[in-house]
Amino acid sequence: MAALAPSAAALAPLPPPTRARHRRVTTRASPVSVRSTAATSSLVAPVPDSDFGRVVDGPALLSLPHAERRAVLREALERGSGLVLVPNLAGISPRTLVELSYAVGDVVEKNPGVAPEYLIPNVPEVQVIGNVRDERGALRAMFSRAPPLPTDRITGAPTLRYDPELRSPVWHTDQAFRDPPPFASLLYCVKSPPAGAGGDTAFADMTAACNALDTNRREELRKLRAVCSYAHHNAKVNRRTPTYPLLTPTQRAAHPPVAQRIIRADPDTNTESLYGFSSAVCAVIDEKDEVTPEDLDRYDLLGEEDASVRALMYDELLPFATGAEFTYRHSWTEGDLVVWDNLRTIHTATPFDERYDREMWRTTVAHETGGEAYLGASIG
Ligand SMILES: O=C(O)CCC(=O)C(=O)O
Ligand SMILES: [Fe+2]
Repeated sequence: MAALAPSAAALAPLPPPTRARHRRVTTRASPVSVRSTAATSSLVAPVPDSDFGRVVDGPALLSLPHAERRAVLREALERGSGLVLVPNLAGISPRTLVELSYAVGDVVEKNPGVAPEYLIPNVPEVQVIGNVRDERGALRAMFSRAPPLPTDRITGAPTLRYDPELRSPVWHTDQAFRDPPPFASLLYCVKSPPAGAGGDTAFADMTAACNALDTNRREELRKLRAVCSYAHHNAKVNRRTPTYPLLTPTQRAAHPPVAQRIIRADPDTNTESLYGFSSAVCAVIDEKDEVTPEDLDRYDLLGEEDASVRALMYDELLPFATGAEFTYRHSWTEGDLVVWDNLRTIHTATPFDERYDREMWRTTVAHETGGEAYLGASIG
């Protein structure tokens, strides 16, 4: 894995990600009054040679009052197409991570339904991800093993571009079965394997990918909807991992499927992003169509996926949208925080040498207009 770790210096330069420069875009307006000033803008630095992502120094951010933290983070998200890197925060407490999450948005989720052993005691907003164990040897983090990266057929090097045959890397947006889906997430590195031992997280810019599509194709995609179902998601994962919980009939009834636009428009800023790369998608349909109750039963109860999903999302769009010009790969250093907009970016974990500890703290910031809190065991 490439070492992209920021050093302890303020605004430590990050090595350039392998991607081409693309156009600047903007993101949704904040619901609260956020004024960027010359002082706040000066804290937002570009990722070298890229318009995807912005860097904000951690200690400088922490020194600001709440309103200014929000101005900085919102400006960085807007200018960075939904990706912000905040190095140099080693040693912060879970409560400080929650405070920083409130600087991103007004609603920080309390993770109902996540097993309590995967939450920080008394700080339910913070979910632990990784392979760390308690003194009795029980996992105290949500652990899921990422498959090996595919190999580029020409260079022979590992690649982040999605391979439909291997179904790897597991690029996704989080919780697409919610309406609206969560707005943003924060992922903070407490412990990571040493350089070269893996555990990177990669991000892809779905606004740039959408803008790069052929105009006619984009017009066609605007009419399509990805049907996202929570019950389908859990049923599909359960086929591979039988311990994974299925929804009860009551839970299923409380979470009907949501038809998400494949091209998601942000009315505040006039941007469009590709959306819907999620294992919750059970079918892709025309805007005028509906899924029949019989088909929905197959998707939700048996975990079957309509062939339209593979054809459009996995065979066509995802390999395109995860090309090097749209992606950034983050190699973690302890104290790094990454904030991403879940509606404008997708992300994937990568494998790591499990002899080393990996401990990440994660919070979820809900969309301002709501969206029901999630119940299940998944973060995906
Ligand atoms: O562990 C990682 O690198 C990413 C995990 C993830 O998908 C998430 O936190 O939503
Ligand atoms: Fe995720």
